[in-house]
Amino acid sequence: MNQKPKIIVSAPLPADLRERVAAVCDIVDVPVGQNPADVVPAAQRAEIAGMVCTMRTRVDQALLDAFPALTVSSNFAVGFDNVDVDAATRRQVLICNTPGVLDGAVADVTIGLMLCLARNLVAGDAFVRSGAWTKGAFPLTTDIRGKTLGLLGMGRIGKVVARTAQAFDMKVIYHNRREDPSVGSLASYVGRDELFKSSDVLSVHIPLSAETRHSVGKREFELMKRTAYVINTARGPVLDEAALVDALRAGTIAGAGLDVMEQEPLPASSPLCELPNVVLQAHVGSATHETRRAMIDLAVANLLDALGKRKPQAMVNPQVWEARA
Ligand code: 8YV
Repeated sequence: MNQKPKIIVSAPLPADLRERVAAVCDIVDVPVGQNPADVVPAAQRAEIAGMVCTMRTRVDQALLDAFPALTVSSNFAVGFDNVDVDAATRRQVLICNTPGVLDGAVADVTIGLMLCLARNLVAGDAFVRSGAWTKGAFPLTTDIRGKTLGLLGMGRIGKVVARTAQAFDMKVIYHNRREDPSVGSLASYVGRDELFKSSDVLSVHIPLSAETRHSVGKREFELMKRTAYVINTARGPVLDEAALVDALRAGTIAGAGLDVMEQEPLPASSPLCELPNVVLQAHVGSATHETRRAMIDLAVANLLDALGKRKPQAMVNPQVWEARA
């Protein structure tokens, strides 16, 4: 009799890891981004005990209903806005994620976007390639040294950004729902409006939720300096993108660096693609070989631990685990 638990894998699994997982689980592959309920035959659905998936899988009530034996869903991501956590918790489905291992990589893209904006590096590359340099010098740009970096959200990633910004001699301020005593001398706590008013560069590091959706919009852009840049490496919908485009067109703020957008992948027809004061990346904050490997290792470890009744390292709804204990 086959004792192995059946699991859905809807995330890129390196061959060596797949071999290790296959030794203890029966794998049912679901292409990334496809609804598992559309792929797994009805007869098999009631046997699925676990899942590892990307943020492109919606773990909602409909999915939970389609897989009644599911006990754990492990996100190959730190964010979990693809999951209806309340519905999962009601059904006692443990949700896991990958905090910590991607902080440095996401912070690096944040700093990279900041440098691209202030020093106009992307346009500078085009300037040299086109031969324009032979006709005159590239326009002067702006220092980040001595400027104020404002962090909306001071979690794990925000703290690495703050530490890195200190090496650039920046003054760092932050706003969280509450002041965080562990921040110490890394950054000064300010009120929310003060954050927008005082920042030369404003970087978003809060998760997407019903409360944070479009929480940075027209009002916030109008509080900002006309010379300020906004950076988003968190989740696109935290910014009101239409208001951002208006602010960038009107010169309400100087520019934006975006690794995430409301619609991903971003179509070339997006007004963002026409704006010269925007630097865009394809949601690549965590997209390095090393970081993605660490993420999938953690996501799989979380899944196997939960199935093996060992406490997973990273749980979004630990109350489900505690109730089982
Ligand atoms: C993506 C991310 O999830 O971890 C997160 O929350 O946004 C990214 O790392 C990545 O595409 C992996 O699925």
